[in-house]
Amino acid sequence: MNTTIASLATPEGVGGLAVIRISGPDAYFVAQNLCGKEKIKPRYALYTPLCSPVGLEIDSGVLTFFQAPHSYTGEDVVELSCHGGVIVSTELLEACYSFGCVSAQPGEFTRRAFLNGKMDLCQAEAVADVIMSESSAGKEASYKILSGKFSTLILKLKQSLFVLVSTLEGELDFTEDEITPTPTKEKRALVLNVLSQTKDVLSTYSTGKMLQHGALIALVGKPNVGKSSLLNAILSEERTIVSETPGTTRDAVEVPFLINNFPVRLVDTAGIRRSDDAVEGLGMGFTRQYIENADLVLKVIDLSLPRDAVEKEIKSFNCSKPVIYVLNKSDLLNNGSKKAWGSNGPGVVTTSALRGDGVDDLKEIIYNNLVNHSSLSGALVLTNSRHKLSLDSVANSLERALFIIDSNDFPEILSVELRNAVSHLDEILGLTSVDDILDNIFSKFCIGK
Ligand SMILES: Nc1nc2c(ncn2[C@@H]2O[C@H](COP(=O)(O)OP(=O)(O)OP(=O)(O)O)[C@@H](O)[C@H]2O)c(=O)[nH]1
Ligand SMILES: [Mg+2]
Repeated sequence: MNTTIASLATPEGVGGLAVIRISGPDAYFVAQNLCGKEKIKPRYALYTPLCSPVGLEIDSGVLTFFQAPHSYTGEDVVELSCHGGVIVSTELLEACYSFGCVSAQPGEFTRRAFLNGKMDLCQAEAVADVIMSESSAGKEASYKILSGKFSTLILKLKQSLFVLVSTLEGELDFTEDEITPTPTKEKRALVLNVLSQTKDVLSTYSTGKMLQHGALIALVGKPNVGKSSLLNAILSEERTIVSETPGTTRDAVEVPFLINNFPVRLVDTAGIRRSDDAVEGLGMGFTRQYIENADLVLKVIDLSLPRDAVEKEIKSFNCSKPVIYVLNKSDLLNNGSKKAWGSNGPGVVTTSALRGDGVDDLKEIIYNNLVNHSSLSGALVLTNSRHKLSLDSVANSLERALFIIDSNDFPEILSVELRNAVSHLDEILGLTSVDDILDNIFSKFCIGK
């Protein structure tokens, strides 16, 4: 990291302010040249003219110098807060390049922060996740990782295993006459404890994945039951075409939305029926695919049908995914029939997409169905697939370690399994990462971060 990098840290375009960030061994020199001052006090907001190499005043702005290692990257860092818009920041960046900076790659500031030990790899990944989050719930989950709570847990698990491995490996050099080996019960309890904490975190991944990408909710059912109307009612906007002609929706329409701040992707699908129409057939193929990928299926049924027909449709719907049965068109029932459908039990809700009745209840039921409340009540939520893969490997190694402990055999192999688990925990923190893994992670960042 001999180079000094510079880039715009704020989005390009028109705005009140723009921030340029400079990091590397020549950052201080570049700052001296930009502001024409010999000495710049660290962590001091210096309001100053900012000039080009030929002494032309480009702008006046605030220059802040963060002396290594007390900076985001751990190197000398300078931040220039200047007027927004494309021209000022472009001219200032060109001045930085003339004074020896090179343009930063995506994520290069955070990569340097990681390489200089300012944060571990899972915290660095969480920086991008916080920036990219599309819901406060998603941001909260990523922020917990960024603030180090996840790293602390991983370090704690690693520490427990490490103590056991060291003890067991020490015992390998002695006979049972020379020392008292760690009792099986003790080994078992320790490994079981780490395994159960690992599994607890892993169990939050289904919620975490939905927080990152939005839970996929497919509205499915026969033609004309009111799927598109229901989507519009949930969104409170006319997003998809509604008509009395069965087979109106041909293509799946996917719409991102927040329910109680939880990100979802609602998909209106083509109604399933027997049809010779080739295009409608293709649409139904998409519907089946969406059901396969869905986190939750809303099976919409026309409640104005005879009661036994409605009940038969509920019973005959075969789906491996969690399902909410939405009995729509409740406005067409008389009060007596409405009462009869009054308490439908969990997973069944009556609505009138036309009038909006029951739509808020439906949203609440969707939310409760998707969200594992313990995952969102202050606990850590696993959101990153790389961390999930490593924790899966930790759990597998620990399962094998338990088996070895129970069979009371092969102490050397036990130590290998425990060391494997430790190295998978290290992967999460980035202690054993190779360059191509880092390239992959940081290439997804924006420039300037
Ligand atoms: N009375 C009543 N009519 C409704 C309700 N919901 C939808 N409709 C009507 O039912 C017809 C079909 O509605 P859509 O929302 O297009 O139904 P769909 O399930 O998307 O139909 P396809 O796209 O053809 O599969 C339209 O005439 C809607 O106005 C409701 O709650 N009550
Ligand atoms: Mg439709």
